[in-house]
Order: sequence, then structure tokens, then C-alpha cells
Amino acid sequence: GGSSRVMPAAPRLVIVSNRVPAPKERQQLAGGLAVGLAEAIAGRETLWFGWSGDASDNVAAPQITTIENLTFARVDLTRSQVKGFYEGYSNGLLWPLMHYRVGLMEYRRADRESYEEANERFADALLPLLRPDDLIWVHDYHLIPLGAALRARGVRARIGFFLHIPFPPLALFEALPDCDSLLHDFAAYDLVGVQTRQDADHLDAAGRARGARLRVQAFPIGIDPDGFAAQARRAEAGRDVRRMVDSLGDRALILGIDRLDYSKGIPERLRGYERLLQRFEQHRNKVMMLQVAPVSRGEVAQYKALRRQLDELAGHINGSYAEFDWSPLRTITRSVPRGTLAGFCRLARVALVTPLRDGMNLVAKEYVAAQNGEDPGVLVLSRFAGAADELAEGALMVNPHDPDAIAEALDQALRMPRGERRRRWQAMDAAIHTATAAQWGTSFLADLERLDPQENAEADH
Ligand code: GDG
Repeated sequence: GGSSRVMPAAPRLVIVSNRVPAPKERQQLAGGLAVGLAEAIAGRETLWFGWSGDASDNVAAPQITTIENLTFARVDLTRSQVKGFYEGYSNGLLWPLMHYRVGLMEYRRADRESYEEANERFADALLPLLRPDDLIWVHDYHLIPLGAALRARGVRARIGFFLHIPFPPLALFEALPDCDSLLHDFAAYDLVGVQTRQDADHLDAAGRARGARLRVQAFPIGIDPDGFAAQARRAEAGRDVRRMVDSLGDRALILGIDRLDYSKGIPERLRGYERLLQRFEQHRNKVMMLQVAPVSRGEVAQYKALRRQLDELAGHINGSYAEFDWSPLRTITRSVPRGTLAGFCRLARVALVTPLRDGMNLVAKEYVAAQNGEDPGVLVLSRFAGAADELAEGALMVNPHDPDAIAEALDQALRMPRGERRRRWQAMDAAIHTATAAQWGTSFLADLERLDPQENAEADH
């Protein structure tokens, strides 16, 4: 309890995200959200509230831990909420819908009820921890109804929301049976942030078509480019990168890094790589592709199918093109330590980032940050990543549905002279230093803080 201390001038910050990391010293916090918030959190009192990641059938009050001015409050979910709210509605329905994959949606009314119930439960558990002048920032598609649930419980503080994933055009969003109630849930927030201008336009248009008054604005998320660059330089001399260098010989490394998710276009990328080996024979035995794809949401059916597809494609490519002393492709479906990944990014001559749809895609920005500016590698980037808005000038842009386009971009990247590589990289490096994680967090909060809480649109909805 900080009641005996002097209140800081800035209002307390309350972050709500589906997953809250186990409490650690702040300087050890990793991951996109944590990095983005670190700057905003620094020097101000913060409460970080959300799911512990655990299931238990007799759910108790939140577990609260305070480290300096950061308090973690974590609640468990019931097993049935993990199935219905998390695996079902959030990841089996909203995730594909928001990524324009209506055909992959699995809709069940029971999941919808579980989604509402989990958000009500979060609101009930958070309510007693709140103070009237808090600045509340809710994150991502799991928690869209939380703002309305807090309003219904009388919360009048400013509440902002950030959607980390895309928002589809109305004609697709309307496929969701609950589309009206979700749009009204968005309207309970004082400010809704999305990644790109296109997402803002889509959400805005959906709200207007359905009579929900929203205040939507694009806040593109970034990384800590200097921090990641330093990690990459440190890793260069480390054991993992040295082993990789030894195994490559003088072959060029082509790198992919993604959670194993169907939005990331991993099979499409492998078909593009296969086409490179087929059409551009001069690269055979001169390149090696590493795809890091840690299994994610492994309990959800669509993700199990994707894993089988990856294994099959990788086996097919290696079987078709391997030589006695060379395999063209390595895949790793475990998580790799962050420093090692940074080192691999620095080593890779080409990064292949080919999502079919992605809110931003931080890997693209991390790859740029990790390069040696004297002799940088080339980013091959899908036009359907949010990051394309900022990186199109320097990256080789592709439509991931066209394997020949990926193969041609790879060939161009592998042959690209150093001068062109440097020019392209400089444009991208400037972009990732403009829209950083810190800039994202501070500008969202500054805009939220400026708003008059009384204005909030549909407070009693
Ligand atoms: C969502 C949106 C948006 C990956 N494999 C390993 C590993 N990673 C790290 C990457 C990167 C992060 O995970 C992934 O971030 P992305 O942005 O690429 O993608 P999502 O996870 O889908 O994130 C996305 C983001 O939210 C932020 O708003 O950009 O569009 O979908 O940092 O490096 N890290 C470690 N081992 C791995 O094997 N340590």
C-alpha cells in the first residue's frame, strides 16, 4: 500500500492486458507490450492487472505483488473460461476474423457467454483496486468488453483501449453474429488506438454504419531499436551465433521468425523459398533458410493443423533439394532465447517477413535494428503487414500469395550490391527510430490524458 507516500503529480496508470507476466524487477521486463510501456511506466505509479495464465477451479482474489512503484495484480481463470473465453472466442473466433479469415471462424454461443463472463470477472476483480483519478489502458481483443463492464460498475475514470491486431472491413466484420455489441463495447472507451490508418478507417466506418460513436486513432507500435541493436552486437560473439556461423560456412542465411500462426504466412513463405531453389539454381547449396516458429496456442485446432502443414512442407523441400552435405531448410518449433534471435538477425543476409495480415509485425523492425549498418542485410516484407506503412521505402515488398514474387525478391536480395543495401537500410533505420515503443506508449497516454473524462461517449450503455 502506497497510502503513506506522497502522491505523484501524474495520475496513476492502470494497465490491463490478458496476460500479466510473473512479477519481476522492471529492468527485466521483456516483450513488446512491456517494452512499449516501460517508458510510460517509468517514474509513475502503475498497476498492471490481468490473467495469470493459470487455470484453477476455485478462483480467488487477485494475487498482488508490488516492486517499487509497479504493482502486479494477477487473477486465475476457470478451466471452462480458458476453453471458452481464451481458446474459443478470443483465439478461435476473434483472431481469424480480425485477420480477415472469416472461413476459419469457429462460432459458439457458449464461447460468447464465456467471453462476457471472463470480462465481467476481470471487471469485478479490478473494481476494488481502482481510484477515481486513475488513467486506465486496456489491451487487445480479449478485453474489448472490459471498458463497458467497468462503466456499468460506475467507473468514471478515463479508459483507453489499444487493438494490437488489424481491424477488417465492415463487410467481413459483419460476419460476426455479435458485431453490434462489440462495436458498442468499443464505444465505451474514451480513446481507441489501432496500429495503422487503414485499421482506424475500418473501425471508424464500422462504428458509423452501426450507430456506435467511437474515437479511433492510429498509434503504430515500435521497438527499442538501440536496445535490440546492442543485444544483437553482444550475441554476435556468443556461442549460439558462432555455432550457426560454423554450420553455414560461406552460405547466406535467410531467416524467418514468427509465432507458429496462420496469419504469418509461413507455408506461403516456404513455397516461395522452394520456388527460389527451383527457378534460380545458382543459389542451391549457397543459401540456408532457418525458420524459427515457436508453437503457440497449440490447443486450438487450426494451430495443430498448421503445425502438421509446416512439418510436411519442410520435409518435402528438404527431400526434394537436399544434397549429401546440405539441407536447404531448418525449422525450430521451440522458443529461442531473445539474445540468440537478435544475433541470428544480425547474421542473416535476408529476413523473410510474409504475413497474410498482421497488425504491425515487430520482427520486421527488430531485423532492421539488428543490422550492421556498414554491410546490412535485406528485408523482404509482405505488403499486408502494418509495418509496411513505415518500411516500404527500404524493404523489398511482396504479395505473399505469389510464390514467384517471393522467389524473385529473394534472388534480388541475395544479389543486391552493398550500396543499395545501405541506402535501403538507412531509410528503414530512420523509420524505426521515429516510431519507437517509447513514442507509442507516451503518445497514446498523452492523448488519453488530455481528454475530458466527462465527454466519454456512451457511458451508460
Ligand atoms: C501482436 C500482433 C503486433 C518470436 N519468436 C520468438 C520470439 N519472438 C518475438 C519476436 C517479436 C515477438 O515475439 C512477436 O511480435 P510480432 O509483432 O511479430 O507478432 P505477434 O506475436 O503476433 O504480436 C502484431 C504485436 O502484437 C505488437 O502490437 O506487432 O501484429 O499480431 O518480438 O522477436 N522471442 C523469443 N523466442 C522466440 O522463439 N524470445
